[in-house]
Amino acid sequence: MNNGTTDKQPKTIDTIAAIATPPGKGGVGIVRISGPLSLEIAQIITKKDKIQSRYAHFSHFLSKNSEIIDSGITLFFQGPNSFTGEDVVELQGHGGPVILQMLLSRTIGLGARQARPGEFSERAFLNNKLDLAQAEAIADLIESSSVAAAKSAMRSLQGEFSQAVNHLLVELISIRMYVESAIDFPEEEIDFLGDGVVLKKLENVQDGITNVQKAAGTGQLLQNGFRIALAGKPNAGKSTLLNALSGDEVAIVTDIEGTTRDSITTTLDFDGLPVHITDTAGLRESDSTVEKIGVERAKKVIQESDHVLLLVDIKKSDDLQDLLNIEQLKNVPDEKLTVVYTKQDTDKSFLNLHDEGIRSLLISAKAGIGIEQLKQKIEKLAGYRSEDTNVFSARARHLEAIQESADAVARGKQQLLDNQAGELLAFELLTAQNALNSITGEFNADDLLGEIFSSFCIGK
Ligand SMILES: Nc1nc2c(ncn2[C@@H]2O[C@H](COP(=O)(O)OP(=O)(O)OP(=O)(O)O)[C@@H](O)[C@H]2O)c(=O)[nH]1
Ligand SMILES: [Mg+2]
Repeated sequence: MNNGTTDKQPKTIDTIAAIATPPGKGGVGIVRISGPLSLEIAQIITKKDKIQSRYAHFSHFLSKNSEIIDSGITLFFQGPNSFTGEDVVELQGHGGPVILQMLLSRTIGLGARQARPGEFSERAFLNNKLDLAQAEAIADLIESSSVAAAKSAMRSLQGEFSQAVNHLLVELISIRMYVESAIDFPEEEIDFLGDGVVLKKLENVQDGITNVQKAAGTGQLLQNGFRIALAGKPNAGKSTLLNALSGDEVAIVTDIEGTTRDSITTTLDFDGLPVHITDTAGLRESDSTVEKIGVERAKKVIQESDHVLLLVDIKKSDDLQDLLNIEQLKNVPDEKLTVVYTKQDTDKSFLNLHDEGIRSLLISAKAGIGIEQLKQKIEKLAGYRSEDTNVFSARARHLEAIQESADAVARGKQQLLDNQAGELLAFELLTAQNALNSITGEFNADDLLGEIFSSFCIGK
C-alpha cells in the first residue's frame, strides 16, 4: 500500500467540460463545465452578462458565428458551493448526440478541455467535497442493478461507511497513543501494557472491524452480484430452468439436444441480490463447429462463475459421473457446486441420490417444483441475507484494506500477549490505521487516485 500523503490540490486549475448525460437520444442533454472559466464560457455562449448562481436562465446557446446551436437552461453554481467545489455550469439542452457534441466543442473552443472519466468526482475529492469512499459510491450508485444495491451505495455516499471507518480509526489512534505513552516511560511499560486495558480495547476494535467487514462484504456482493452458471448435458433442462427463474422466455427450449449453443446471461433480482445467471451449451462431444465453440464457452463460464448449478435429468442420473470427469468441472471445489436433478415430474419415485458427497436438489422447472427452494439456496450460497439493512456499498479495494487492518491488529495483539512488546504493537496499530485511511483517502498516492477515478464515466 502507498502511504504518501497527497496535498489534495488539483495539479493545474484548468476548466473541464463533458457531456454529463448518457450517450444516445433523450429529452434533455447536459454539458457540464467546471473550473475558473465556467461562468465566462456560459456568458459567451448565452450572450447573457448576468448569470446568477443557482438560478435557471433560459436562452439560446450560440455558436462562434452567433448561430443557434440549441436553446435551453443555464445553471451556474458558484464555487465552493458546487459539486466539484469549483465554479460549475450546466448547460441543459435537448438530448441529441450531435447537438451536445456541438455544444461541448463550443465550450472547448472557449478554453475548456474535455474532462477525463471521473474527473468531476476527482475534483470534488481534491476540494474536500467528498472522501474517496463517497466518490466511489457515486459510481456504484450509477451502476447499481438492484434496489438493495442502490440503497447501500446511497448509504456510502451519505458517508455512513466513511463514518464507520473513521470511528475505527479514532479507536485505533487512541490505543496507539496509549501504547506510545507507555513506551515513553519504560519503567512503567510493563504495568501499563499488562493491566488488561489495552487488551480489552484491542478486542473492542477487533469486534468493530468485524462488523464493518460484514456490512462491506454484503455491500460488495450487492454491487457485483452473484454469478451462477447453469451447466449439464444437452436436454438436461438448463434453458427451461433459466426461463422459469426469470419468468420470461429468455432462451429457446426444444427437445432437440444441443439447442443452446451460445451462452446467455440474464440478471435477476433475488430479494435484492443481483444474480447473474448464465445458461450454457450442453456439455458433449460434437462434430459441429458451432456447438464445439459453444461447449468451450460453457467451460469458460463454469470457471468464471461464483457457483455452478450442475443439471442432471433425474432419469439419467448416471450422467453425473460423466460430467464430473470433465476437466473444468473436476476443478470446481465442492462448495461451488450444486447438483440439480431436473424433471422431477417425470419420475415421482424419488430415489436416494444424496450419496455423491455434493449438495443436491430436486426440481421440475416445467411444473414449477423446487424453484423457490432453489432461489433461497442461491441466496444462502452467496452469503446474502435480505434482512441485513445496515449495508454499505464497498469495493474489493475496501475489503482488502479492512482485512489488512484486521490482520495488523491481530498481529499486534499477539505481540502484546506473547511479549508485551509495546513498540511492535504500536507499529502494527499504525499499519492498521494506514490501511483504514486508504479507504477514505487521507493517505494516498496519486497513482491510486488515478486508478480509482479512471473507472468512472465521463461527466461524473
Ligand atoms: N417433463 C419435463 N420436461 C422438461 C423439464 N425441464 C425441461 N424439460 C424438457 O426437456 C427438453 C430440453 O429442455 P431444455 O431446457 O431445452 O434443455 P437444455 O439443457 O437447455 O438443453 P440444451 O440447450 O440442448 O443443452 C425440453 O423438451 C423441455 O421441455 C421438466 O421439468 N419436466
Ligand atoms: Mg438450452
